[in-house]
Amino acid sequence: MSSNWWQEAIVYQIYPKSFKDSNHDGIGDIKGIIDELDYIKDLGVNTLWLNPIFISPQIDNGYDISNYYAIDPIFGTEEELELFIKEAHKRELKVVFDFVLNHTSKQHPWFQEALKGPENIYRDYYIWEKPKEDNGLPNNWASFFGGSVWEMDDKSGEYYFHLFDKEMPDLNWENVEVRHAMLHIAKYWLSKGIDGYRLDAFIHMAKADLSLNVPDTPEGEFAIAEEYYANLPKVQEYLAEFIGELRKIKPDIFILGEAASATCELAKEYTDSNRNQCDTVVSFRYFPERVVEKNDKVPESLLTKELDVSAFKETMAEWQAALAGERYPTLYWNNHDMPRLVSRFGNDDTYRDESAKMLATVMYLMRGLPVLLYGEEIGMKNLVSHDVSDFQAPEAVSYYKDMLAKGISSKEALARLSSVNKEASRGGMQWTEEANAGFSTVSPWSGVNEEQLYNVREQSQDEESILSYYQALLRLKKESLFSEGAFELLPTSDASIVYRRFTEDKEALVIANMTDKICPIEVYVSLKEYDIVLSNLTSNSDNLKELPPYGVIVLIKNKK
Ligand code: TEU
Ligand code: CA
Repeated sequence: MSSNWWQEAIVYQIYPKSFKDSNHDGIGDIKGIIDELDYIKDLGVNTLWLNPIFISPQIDNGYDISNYYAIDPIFGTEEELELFIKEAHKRELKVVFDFVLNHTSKQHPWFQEALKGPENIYRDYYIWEKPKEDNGLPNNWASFFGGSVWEMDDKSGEYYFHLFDKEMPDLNWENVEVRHAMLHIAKYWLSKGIDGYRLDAFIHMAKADLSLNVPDTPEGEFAIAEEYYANLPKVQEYLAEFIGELRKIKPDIFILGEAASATCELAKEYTDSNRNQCDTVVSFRYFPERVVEKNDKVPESLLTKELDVSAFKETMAEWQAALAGERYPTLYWNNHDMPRLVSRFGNDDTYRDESAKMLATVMYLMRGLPVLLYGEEIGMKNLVSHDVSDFQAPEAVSYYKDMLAKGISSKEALARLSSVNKEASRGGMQWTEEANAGFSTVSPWSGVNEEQLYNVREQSQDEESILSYYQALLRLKKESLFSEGAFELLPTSDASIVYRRFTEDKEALVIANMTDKICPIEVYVSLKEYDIVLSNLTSNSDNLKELPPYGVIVLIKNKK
């Protein structure tokens, strides 16, 4: 038995803006989530992570917060939020809030005060630098959202630092008052009864010496250089202080850290329970990809890529080994910052159901904590765009024009843009086959795919649906063999993945074809010994010699 509840967490990520609109303004809201709690419970998850819902100018969909103590009216009222926590708990669903601690909105009162000048007591809540002697930028570091990390404040003639949008200035964690203020916020929502936090972009809390330049950058250009502003040792100190204080008031708090660029070595440090670090982290390193085709007409970032299956297997085996014992990796295929799994790693056309089921099985039956993105349980695909005006980013529009000029069809250009669009996975949840997929009675803020079979209503009535399969898969996941059993990857060709999970008295084999071609089963299994407990095959053949495209099969045997 696990000693902490979160060791058996199965997390469902809700992007509140896109989940369910209850008041007909095209934006999902808390009331909408409350209305669907029974659906979520039936799915078989036990923990809800909500992307930020606090007051925000919504420059970055709520990751730019101007008041941490209040819910943004687009999502509802404080009473509704309290009701949501209560109703979730009634169904034994834990609640995890997103905690944005690297930056605030420019509109946050602290920053508005800081703008009053270098003498203001809030000035040091943020990071400021004077121009270099020749009036230049302090250094050539690049913001993740494009351009420099530095933005001039004309009034004082100083620059402030922003790793993300210029509307999102970075907090200065060196300042003890910032640390106390952030802790105060975190304690406030804990006192409202929530169960944990997802720490947004925490790996960037500490920055290197701000006078350093990235060497060898062409003049006037900026360079992303994580060695200066990601994963610095100080991050672990800030974490220890922050999380240590929270654990004093809530010893079983669940801390899910977002550590995009963490290697598995770093992930081990970030989950060191002896030093009050996170409980688990999400790294973006799970998915080594390779370019499928060379195409001079298409910009590098839009080239079609596919999962490098053998590198993926190695990576996952490495994480499984490194985070064994007391540690638990996260298991996920997508989130709100990435394209949807079935479009990116499966086939959202000919083999949509097969690939959706196979991918979920392969990932979630490893050892660790599944983190599902709303809608993947019904096989939602990337948001389909019909017009270039659907893309807000200016670079998307210029790529599009470039591609047309180079002779690429408008349909293909749009498809390529859709697959890398930041909004690709943020489409309205598909509840029914009605207008706007039943997400809202009006046109949703981010668009929605209207589809006949890929909606909750349809799939709840179909035992063969992706939804029914996810329910069976999550039931299986709760067995101790899958929550606690050891993991071993078996060597097979690049087309397939085969692994074993085992305890003293039981053993499971997960065998999957990760391609759209028939592939041989490369391990010998006798059905006299094993039972098939889950599979996406239409007919269960007793000849276990090959798997159809994206086929998957899970077998269990008792050892005694
Ligand atoms: O994303 C953060 C994130 O992915 C970066 O921290 C990452 O380290 C960087 O891009 C380098 O790979 C989170 C949210 O998930 C995202 O939606 C927000 O836009 C962002 O933080 C800012 O709050
Ligand atoms: Ca609404």
